[in-house]
Amino acid sequence: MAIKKYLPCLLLLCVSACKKEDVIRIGIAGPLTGDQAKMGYDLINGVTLAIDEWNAKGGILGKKIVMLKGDDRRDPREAVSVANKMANEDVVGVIGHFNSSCSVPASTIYNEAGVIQITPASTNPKLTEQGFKNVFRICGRDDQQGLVGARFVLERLKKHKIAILHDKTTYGQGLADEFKKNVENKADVVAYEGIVQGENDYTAVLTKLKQQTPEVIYFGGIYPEAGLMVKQMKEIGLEAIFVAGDGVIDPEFIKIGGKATEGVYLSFGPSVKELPTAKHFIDEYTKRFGEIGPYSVYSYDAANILLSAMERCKNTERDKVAETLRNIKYDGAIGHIEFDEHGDVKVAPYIFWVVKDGKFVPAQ
Ligand code: ABU
Repeated sequence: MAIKKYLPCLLLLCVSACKKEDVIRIGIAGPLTGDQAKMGYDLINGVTLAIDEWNAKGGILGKKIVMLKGDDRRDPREAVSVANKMANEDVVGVIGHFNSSCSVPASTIYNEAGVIQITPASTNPKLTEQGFKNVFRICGRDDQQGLVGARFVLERLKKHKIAILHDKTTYGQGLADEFKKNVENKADVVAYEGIVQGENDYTAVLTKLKQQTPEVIYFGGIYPEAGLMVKQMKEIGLEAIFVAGDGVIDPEFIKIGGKATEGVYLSFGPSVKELPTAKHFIDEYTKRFGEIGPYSVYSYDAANILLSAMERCKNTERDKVAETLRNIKYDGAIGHIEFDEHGDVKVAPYIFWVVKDGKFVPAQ
């Protein structure tokens, strides 16, 4: 009688438990809606490709891999909520987030739960400087990127009258500050201003900068705002060279800014298109999803390195997989990957790109 009464609950528990045991869950988290949704879907596509390839080979430890998506809408509070859901859904690891302002607060939740976090795109140094043993980063860091940016402006462009703008985010302000640190004793920093993400009109701040007649405007921020800014710079007759970081290097920037993006300089990793190691990724990604986003290959490698660690340690327990990742030597589409003691990649080169004839081409 008692068994009959509780049978539906027992069945539900069994279905839920069986589901979790029969599959390996990995998460993908980033902005899936809003003005940065393009970046979120670049990450999803990279992870989807990696998972489908593993599943086609039979999965891992005889289990199919499934992906759970989390939309943080580039909002730090949403990122924390996504991280809590991921931890409760028994994911082994999460590929994400895109924004450093989301990755950093989410990392506290992942660390408490032991969930592995591998960001393909968050470049703020703080993420991997918290001493968390479960946090990894496939891309470079803004202390490297800010230094490369400063050298490029001072030594290559030979410009010494600089205005600095940032979007007040962890990434944008962090990168602007790294750049500032490396130019301020060698150049005249005529302005340092913050803007608000998501607005349509930046002419007030740009007009203020115009009065200082800067030769270069260095921007720490993302492509939606940068696209509008270069357009509005042209409209008000502000002639400075626009220089920015990896958050701006997306075809959407050129769509938003149009002809005003010509001659804009951006720091990012070297082109993967010429790398023999990336040929398979490029062919398969293009066939399935079309144009490759800047961080698609990083998310593909992030998912592959996480899944390879599970295969190598023959385990899906989070701490065992994290330990394997800390010592892994992995040859990915972007090249050889090993992590240092912080969880950063040991090698992450930056080069400068320029917009020429509506395309990003290496400037060096
Ligand atoms: N690294 C570019 C944009 C993502 C971020 O770090 O916020």
